[in-house]
Amino acid sequence: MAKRTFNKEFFIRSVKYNVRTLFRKEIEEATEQQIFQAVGYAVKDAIMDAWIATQKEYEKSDPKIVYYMSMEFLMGRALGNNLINLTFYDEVKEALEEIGLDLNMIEDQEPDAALGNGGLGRLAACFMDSLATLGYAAYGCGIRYRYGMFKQQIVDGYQVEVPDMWLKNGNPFELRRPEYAKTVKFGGYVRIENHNGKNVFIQEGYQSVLAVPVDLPIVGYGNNVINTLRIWDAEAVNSFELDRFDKGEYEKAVEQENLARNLVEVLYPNDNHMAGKELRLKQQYFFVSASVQEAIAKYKKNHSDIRKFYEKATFQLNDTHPTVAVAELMRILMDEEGLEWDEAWDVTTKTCAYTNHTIMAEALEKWPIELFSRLLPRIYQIVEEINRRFVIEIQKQYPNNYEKVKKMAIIMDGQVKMAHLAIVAGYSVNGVAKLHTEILKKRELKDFYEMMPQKFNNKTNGITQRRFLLHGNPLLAKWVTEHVGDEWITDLPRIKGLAVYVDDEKAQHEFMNIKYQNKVRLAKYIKEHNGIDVDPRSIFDVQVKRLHEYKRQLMNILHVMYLYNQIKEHPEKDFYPRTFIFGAKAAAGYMRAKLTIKLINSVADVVNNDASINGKLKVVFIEDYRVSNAEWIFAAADVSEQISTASKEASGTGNMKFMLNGAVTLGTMDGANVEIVEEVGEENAFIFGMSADEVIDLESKGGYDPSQLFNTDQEIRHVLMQLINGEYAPNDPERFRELYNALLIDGGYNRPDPYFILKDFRSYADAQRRVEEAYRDEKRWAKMAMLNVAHSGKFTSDRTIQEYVDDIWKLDKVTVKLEE
Ligand code: 26Q
Repeated sequence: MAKRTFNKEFFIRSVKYNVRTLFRKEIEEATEQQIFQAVGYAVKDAIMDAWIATQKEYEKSDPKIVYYMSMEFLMGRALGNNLINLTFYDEVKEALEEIGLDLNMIEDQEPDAALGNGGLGRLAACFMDSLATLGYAAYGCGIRYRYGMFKQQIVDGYQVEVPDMWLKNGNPFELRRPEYAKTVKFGGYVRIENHNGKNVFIQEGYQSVLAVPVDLPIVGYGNNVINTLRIWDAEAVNSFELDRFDKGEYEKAVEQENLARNLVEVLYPNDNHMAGKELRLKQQYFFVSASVQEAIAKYKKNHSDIRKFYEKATFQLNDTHPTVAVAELMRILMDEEGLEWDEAWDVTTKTCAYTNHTIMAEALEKWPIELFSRLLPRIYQIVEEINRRFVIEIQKQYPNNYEKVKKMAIIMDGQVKMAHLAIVAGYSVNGVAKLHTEILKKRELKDFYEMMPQKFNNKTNGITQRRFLLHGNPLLAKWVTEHVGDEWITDLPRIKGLAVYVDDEKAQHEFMNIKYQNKVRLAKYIKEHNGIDVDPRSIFDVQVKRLHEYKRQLMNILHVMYLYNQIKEHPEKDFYPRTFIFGAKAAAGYMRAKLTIKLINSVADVVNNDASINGKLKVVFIEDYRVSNAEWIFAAADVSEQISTASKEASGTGNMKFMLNGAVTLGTMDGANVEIVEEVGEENAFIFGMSADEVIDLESKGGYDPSQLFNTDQEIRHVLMQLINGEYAPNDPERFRELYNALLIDGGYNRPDPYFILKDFRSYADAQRRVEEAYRDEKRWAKMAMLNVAHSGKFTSDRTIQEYVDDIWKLDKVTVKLEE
């Protein structure tokens, strides 16, 4: 890999200069935050030449561009990642040491850019990294939320949401670009005028807002490619009107100020759940309209025939959230570029492609017509016309089959169904893991698959090894490089070379020792943040992900309660010490999820303070789980809990991060777990529970009756009773009744235990028993864990992106040369 030269003296001078000009201080007087800012600006400077060179190269060679449109980009911290990808990390670390500064401390000053909820947002971030590293022209298009994902505090065991003021100290990496601002219009009405026999659509009485782009550099690994994440900020169009005397004008100006402020104020903290809020739809149209306008403006700079737009641009819609892009593109092509419907439709259906991330019914986006048409009158007209034409298509293909129309129409029962719009107007529809795509084709989207099978394809998710191994786990990264060379950094399948060492005792020892060091690092973090002592020799069993019933954190904690009961009842029995680590944010309004957090913390309180169990069991809830602490957690994990109800987790990506860091999967045959097992072999994972087919079958029969289990299995019964007898809530025995009821009476969908927690419990407990047994055999465990690392090659987002490029986007590869 070509390495750029790093000029140490220049860099140090730059940091010192920045401290002086930004803060009027010498380095010795600066705060840690100020030093971070100064270093951040110095790194941005180091990026600038390549950023300019990349954009010049794009202008010269005119490659096709992908616009990755996403409401979420869960970037995490930029400093360490940028240094890694510039291949300057070690050099900068050394340089800073020379002037008495610790890079780790400095990295720690940076707030996470948490412009996303979880899997979908982090996937977008990994994709940006891979696109730049592989040398493809890409723009990330999103929103510059003033407040990202809330910070989580645990107060008395309960989650408390605190606003995330990530921009409080400024962001040294961002570049504001007001000269490319766009106007976005909301509301009003559409007047149709006839100009020489042609209908012209004029939107009137609307409110406008100015979309101002803010660019963040996306550094490719060691290749001088710097792509752009363009996040849009909102400003009032005419703030000068504030001093108008005319009352109507004044109020309008205030309205515009408010609209701009509210629009980009905050990320909706719902994961896998639709919030049907007007402001959310406004956010969606706001960034989509600005991004589509920008893409067209860029194309028109060097191209005259808008009918060939799709040859140079493609829009990837990250779930249905940006799907108004379809209608916005149609609007601009017709109303502003003068194309006829058929011409515009041809361009649009060759430009847009859609990724589906979930089959959870409550996550599907459906907007009431009333709201949609009031907010976006012209867009609604276009959606209506798309729907009208599509319904005719359905009727042509399925004459007299009104059922088909009812199931597939874009507008039905007073709602606009965004997934239907995305499928109809897109040239590609993809799922995010093999199993998920099969479920889409065979069940959820069966009718669409039958009508347009050529659109459907799978793109199994991936993660970037640059952040989740090279940066997050430097000890293991170094060890891997010593054994297989450093090509894995840009070619992860090379990591397979480790396979020849799995029976080598020296390698096993080194590997397990690195895991131990990482567990010590996490144990320190836990001591500092939770005040809990955990033994790094115990098994670190970890479940970190958003809190959701289908992910079954409840099953995990019920199992901990079950183990605790066993230890209490049989203190003499040999029990390998275990540390159960949780990290999860619950959507602010999701009461059952929040109560599960309280349960985990209540169990932790009891178990961790029971001297009689000799520290055999510890439970830790890590506060404010986020990208930056995730890097440490993955590195320290022995067991990766991937225990969703089969069929519910579209892919999962945490599962891949654990695998890459040498944790063994304890999971169901769901999402990408299926492919992990395919790669590593069943004997190197702990698989349990119902299959997706079994779950879907049982669901269609209306579920099952868990009272059978309750009445016959005394240990399960005991644990369930502890939810309502005050065992973990002596002052309020009723506290967890809601969870008890969900499992035994009604958990939603009109049935008990809709996520089959009790049904899978025995099988889960048995898998946990196998985990313990395997861990006791040190060599066997070392081999399993190493084989997981060795077989993680498939799960790089570099592979995923190359598949998107080959099968969907058809981008041209670009190389950037820098004159030094
Ligand atoms: C929709 C409308 C209004 C408000 C919010 C939303 C909304 C927001 C976020 C709906 C869904 C999400 C997030 C979904 C998500 O993260 N899905 C995950 O995507 C990952 C990447 O493909 C998969 O690995 C996970 O399996 C999937 O759950």
